[in-house]
Amino acid sequence: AFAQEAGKLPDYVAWKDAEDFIVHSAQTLETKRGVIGTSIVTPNSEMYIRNNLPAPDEAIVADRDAWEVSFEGLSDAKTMTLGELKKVAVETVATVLQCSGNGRAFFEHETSGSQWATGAAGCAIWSGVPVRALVEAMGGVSEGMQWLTGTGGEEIPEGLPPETIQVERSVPKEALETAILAWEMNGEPIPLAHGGPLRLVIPGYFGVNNVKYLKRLAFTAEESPAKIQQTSYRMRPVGEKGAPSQPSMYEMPVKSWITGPLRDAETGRVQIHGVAMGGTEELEKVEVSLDGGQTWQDAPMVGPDLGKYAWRPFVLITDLAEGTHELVSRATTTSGETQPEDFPANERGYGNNGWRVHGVDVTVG
Ligand code: MSS
Repeated sequence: AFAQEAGKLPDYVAWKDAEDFIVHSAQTLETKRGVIGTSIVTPNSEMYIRNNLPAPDEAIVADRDAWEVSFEGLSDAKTMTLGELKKVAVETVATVLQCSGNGRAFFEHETSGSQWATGAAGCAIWSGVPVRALVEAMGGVSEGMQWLTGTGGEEIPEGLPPETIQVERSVPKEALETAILAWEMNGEPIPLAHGGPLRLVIPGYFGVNNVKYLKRLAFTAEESPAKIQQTSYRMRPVGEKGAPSQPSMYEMPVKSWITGPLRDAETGRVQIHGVAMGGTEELEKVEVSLDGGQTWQDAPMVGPDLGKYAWRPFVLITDLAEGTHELVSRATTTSGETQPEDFPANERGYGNNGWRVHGVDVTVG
């Protein structure tokens, strides 16, 4: 157990600046809202941390190219080292990484788990080998396989049935078209804390599906028997238990939030800014309201568009009259998907993209 000392982070994330985070536990670090500012890319040092199990020992990143991944459910499935994977093909993708529970703190009902507000999310640029290219190189997916299943490299203590704690996630196999096995994050070898030496990245999918320390990639006929797949990370009514029949946390929906101002202002001239994401769809527009959603105006998106899986900063420079203002933002995709005013309560507090609770109150004068 990690006893939090002021200004100190656990060893595996000691290279991050404690000032940037709200430490919920040794395995859950939330990026402070204002830290994101207007950055398109979240530096590795500022990226939030969520580990279901303690991170493996640093030893696994000592000789990265020697890391082995086993493939299954392909005609010519085999085991490959990271050094070999690098010679198959390389692709780069920018995607938001966001925990399923981001925004949990804004629900009214009591939710178990880290009380994430906005900071269990960041946007990073990942490089690795497209899963598509590996499927091709290994003769295609075997008949009858429906799922793409990734297994995390954490050691499971002896005597414990792996399915009880193993981080193993299955997504519909069509995700192979966009998924990559990444070794690079924002131009650096992926830090251990974020899944190095090798991580499964499924653009536009909630964090949990992006399996770190990937040691096995399998096309399977059934979903993983792991608890984290079968009953956890399910969208379920308040008071109900998790079950495989409930929707699993796969694609992320459209969302936005203001990252500043977060404090009261002395004068009325303000730069309102935040980030907006389309999930798996292109963004059409971001609107900001200064009066809690009664009237809206377009807030221009700034900087280059890194593709539909990335987020985009937005900025609105305006004058606020004296008094208190409820500032809220709302993003819409090109297919017309827009944030709801309120996202329905669900037992574990997943998927919150309601615009009202993501607003901030700012008093001028
Ligand atoms: N992987 C592994 N291997 N393990 C663990 O634990 N977790 C999850 C993912 N992956 C894990 C994994 C989650 S859950 C999340 S969010 C993510 O991851 C995070 O990431 P970062 O890098 O930020 O830490 Mo929720 O949906």
